[in-house]
Amino acid sequence: MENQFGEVELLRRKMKRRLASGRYEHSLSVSFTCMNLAMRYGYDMDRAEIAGLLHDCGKCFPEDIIYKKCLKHGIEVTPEEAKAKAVLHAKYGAWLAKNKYGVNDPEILSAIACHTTGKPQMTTLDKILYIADYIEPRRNKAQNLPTIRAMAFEDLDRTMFAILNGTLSYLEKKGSAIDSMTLQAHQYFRELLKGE
Ligand code: DGI
Ligand code: FE
Ligand code: FE
Repeated sequence: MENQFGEVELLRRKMKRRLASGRYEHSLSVSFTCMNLAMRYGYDMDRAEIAGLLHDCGKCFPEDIIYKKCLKHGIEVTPEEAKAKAVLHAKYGAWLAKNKYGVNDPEILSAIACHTTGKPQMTTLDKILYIADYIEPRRNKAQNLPTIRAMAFEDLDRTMFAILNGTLSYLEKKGSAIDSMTLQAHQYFRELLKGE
């Protein structure tokens, strides 16, 4: 892409108009973190930048409205997702990125769609985005962030597993409904890393 900045600038303006200011700041931060990880792992930085910038574009409404929007636009919602509505902004975001932000790159759309739950057999960009969302500099929730941040620049698969472990314990403690995609992702990385 010769003129990536022009495109990114337009996407940024649109995101800024549609999202709460904190969410927009987070989106910029994830975008830059994705680029840093792309540098480390030899992935295309332009794609990483756009995936990071747009990943939460679906988080522009409350969960119930996002659920209704999914039904309206024919986006498949599983019964589990209907119970764990926090995960739906990822699928809805991929739809918006394609239909309202004009993004057609399947690698970017895939990364946005799985950025909340993860999934088995994630691509490099899927992992970069999932991890960047968790470690971006403005995030400060998880206690183990310093360890995870260092690990992210060492090994993507081990970092995925560590984040999924933390997310599952957090959801269990809160008593939230767990989407089976989150469990499948966790199981996939556990098997992959067996024996390490
Ligand atoms: O959108 P962000 O806040 O930047 O981050 P995110 O898209 O990773 O969403 C984080 C939330 O998603 C976090 O509170 C945990 C939640 N989540 C992830 N997997 C599941 C889940 N929530 C439920 N209920 N069930 C899941 O399987
Ligand atoms: Fe998100
Ligand atoms: Fe996010």
